[in-house]
Amino acid sequence: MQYPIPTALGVRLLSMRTLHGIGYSPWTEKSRWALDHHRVEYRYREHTPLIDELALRWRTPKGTHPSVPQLSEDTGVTTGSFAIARRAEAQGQGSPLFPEQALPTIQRWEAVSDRVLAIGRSSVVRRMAGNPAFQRESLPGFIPKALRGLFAPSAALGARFIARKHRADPDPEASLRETVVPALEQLRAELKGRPYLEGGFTYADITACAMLQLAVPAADTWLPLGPATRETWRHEPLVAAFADLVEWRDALYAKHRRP
Ligand SMILES: N[C@@H](CCC(=O)N[C@@H](CS)C(=O)NCC(=O)O)C(=O)O
Repeated sequence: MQYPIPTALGVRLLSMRTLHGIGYSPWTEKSRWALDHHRVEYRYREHTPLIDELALRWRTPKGTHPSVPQLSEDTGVTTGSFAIARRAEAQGQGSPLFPEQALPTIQRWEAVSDRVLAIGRSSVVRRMAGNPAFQRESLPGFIPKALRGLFAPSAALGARFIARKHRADPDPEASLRETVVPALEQLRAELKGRPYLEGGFTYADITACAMLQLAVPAADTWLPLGPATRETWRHEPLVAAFADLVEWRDALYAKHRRP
């Protein structure tokens, strides 16, 4: 749908492009980074698991697994952070995030990042179960402050729903040791202290640095999170083991992420 809005130069069409996502999800953050990098205009809508499942299914094209981030446009719906980032590149401005010569590196790190983030989701969903403060912060914005304590268990239900829907890892701590630690060691080895995985900033850096959220989320300037949500994501042993990579991620944000 396009709505005409008056501007100083006459009338321009306001695109109703909408990104549905979860504020604390690193997949959502990857898609927002690509859209913002390319200066693609969109409005953001927070997705609440379970409560918004019907609407999500209704929007999702047949044959696609319903998940967020999801970008709805006049021309259709794009599901998944990678597809959204490519769509941003096709429509937006600015330096390319997917230069031809970087595609093999981008695809390789996208696959690693997706595996690692799924372990992060399992780990956080599990920790959310015993954390009423995180549950309160995850409730939809329209629930008044005074009632959030009462509704907190519904967020826990949402977390259990996510665990079932995305087949949560039964032992995320073991997977952190077996999969996440080697992935981050590989990242360190490939970066060799350089600022980028390729010659310049590409989507390989965005998708690889999303994995650092399992150690500690990016600062509030870029990723505003409630204090309990931020604390739940923080994983002290990973922070201690990969402080250099956290520093690399923070430098990337400072240079390339529009607040
Ligand atoms: N490979 C997908 C993974 C997305 C994903 O797993 N999204 C989860 C994040 S927790 C989700 O949609 N959860 C909400 C739901 O299923 O209702 C991507 O890159 O976007």
